[in-house]
Amino acid sequence: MFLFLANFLTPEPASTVAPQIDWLLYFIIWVSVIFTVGIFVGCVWLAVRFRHRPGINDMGSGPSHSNVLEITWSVIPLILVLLMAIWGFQSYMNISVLPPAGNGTLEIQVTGFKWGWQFTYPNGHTEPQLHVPVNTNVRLVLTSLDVIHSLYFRNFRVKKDVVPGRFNKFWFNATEISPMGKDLSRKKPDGSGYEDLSWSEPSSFEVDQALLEKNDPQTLEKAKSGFDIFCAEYCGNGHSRMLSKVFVHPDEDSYNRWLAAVSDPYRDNAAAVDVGLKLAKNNACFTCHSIDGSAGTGPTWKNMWGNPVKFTDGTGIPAVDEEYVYDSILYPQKQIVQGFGGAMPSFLGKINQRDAIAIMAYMKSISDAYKGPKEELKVVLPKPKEGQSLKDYVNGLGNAPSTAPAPAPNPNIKSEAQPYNPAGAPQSQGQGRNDAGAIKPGPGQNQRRSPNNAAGAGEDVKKN
Ligand code: HEC
Ligand SMILES: [Cu+2]
Repeated sequence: MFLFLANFLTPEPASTVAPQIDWLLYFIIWVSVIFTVGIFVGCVWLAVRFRHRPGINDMGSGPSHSNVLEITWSVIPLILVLLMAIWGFQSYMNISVLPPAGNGTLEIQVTGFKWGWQFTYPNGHTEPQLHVPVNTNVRLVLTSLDVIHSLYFRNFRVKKDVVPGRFNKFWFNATEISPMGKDLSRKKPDGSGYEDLSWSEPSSFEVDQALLEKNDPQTLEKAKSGFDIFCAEYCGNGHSRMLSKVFVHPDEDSYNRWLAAVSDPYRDNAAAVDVGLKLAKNNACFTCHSIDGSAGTGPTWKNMWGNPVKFTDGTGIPAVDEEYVYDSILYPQKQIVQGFGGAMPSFLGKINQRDAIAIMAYMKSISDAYKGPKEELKVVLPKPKEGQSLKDYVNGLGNAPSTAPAPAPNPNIKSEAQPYNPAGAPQSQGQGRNDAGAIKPGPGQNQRRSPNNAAGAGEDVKKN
């Protein structure tokens, strides 16, 4: 009964600080209710009891002072107000003092903008929704791209301003698993591992829209399954659209599996060139390599593919090709480009054949010297086999059933929106692969290459 009013007012408490905040709120509400009712009833009673009656003009003078009364009505409110102040200050400190970083604490960057949220996870992946494991300290670092917003978790009872040019911090520790979190840990019916976690989540706003249009019950279920995130600082006419969800996973394992699934660059049959760009970003290649032609710590990637390179030892190669780039990534010290130091770290064990081919697709896309088919850059790259060499991997791409000339349309091109077929191979019209794994120009392609480039990317590999 005591809780009735407060439970009615607030959603399910789901963090370590939530019960504290709730009890304080209930306390203040009930003190207010009791005093309001008491004072109101007292007023009415006094007004009736001492109303003006005919014939009674002089009520006489009552007591002019009572120490007991004065002290009572000073001390009782003082105690109540002190309780609220101390209790409130404790809760405030609890929310404001962050748990130390590291030590099992998850740190997530939050960017507010007109009109939405972006959550950046420790591995650099970004999502418009927040995912966290249950019973884990989560530190949030908040900033805004435009105006002041406020990140508000109703169920966690925490809220913090998101201010442009500042990095506000706060934290929470979720104690309740959100409904979708329960769903995420669901084992497959045959017991072989877990359900696929790679679903892509629509934002709450999108879900609202979908509902308005189609009233799709499944989408509704999904939208209801996380805890709400609101913007609590009026920020413009799209303010009410700044809705998102926080999904609390049942354990760290489930959270990690989700993160791995969504941050897989090959997700959703992504085209090689897009995967390559993502991988290059994730592996910090761009801290040393520019794509605008300017030299950084390393040579620019602009127009690198297919053009000659000279090394510090006086040797060189006529054109940058697959073998050379793969070697440069795994063994950067083998050949040092003239004018540069040997500052590049080896990515041996971090970047596999598939990743390298994807990065190369990106390099090709920003080089005028690449005259190959544009389709080649958009293929969906299959997973490499255990211990496969680059040569075998590239050969595998060419040996697929579709080596027959000019099959159209290409089943692996993303824009065709066809399901990924691991057995099938990416395939470019009129193009075969030679034994060394280099791309060999197919019939009708020589004319499209300048003599300069034909010596490189198009011809047999001269090393290995
Ligand atoms: C710490 C800086 C640094 C990072 C990070 C770095 N590189 Fe390099 N890279 C260099 C330097 C310096 C050279 C030139 C010296 C050499 O050949 O090793 C180079 C050379 C290269 C070359 C040969 C370029 C040419 O013009 O011949 C390729 C290809 C390359 N890097 C790819 C990559 C890729 C892919 C990544 C990310 C996975 C990467 N690099 C990350 C510094 C870096
Ligand atoms: Cu806002």
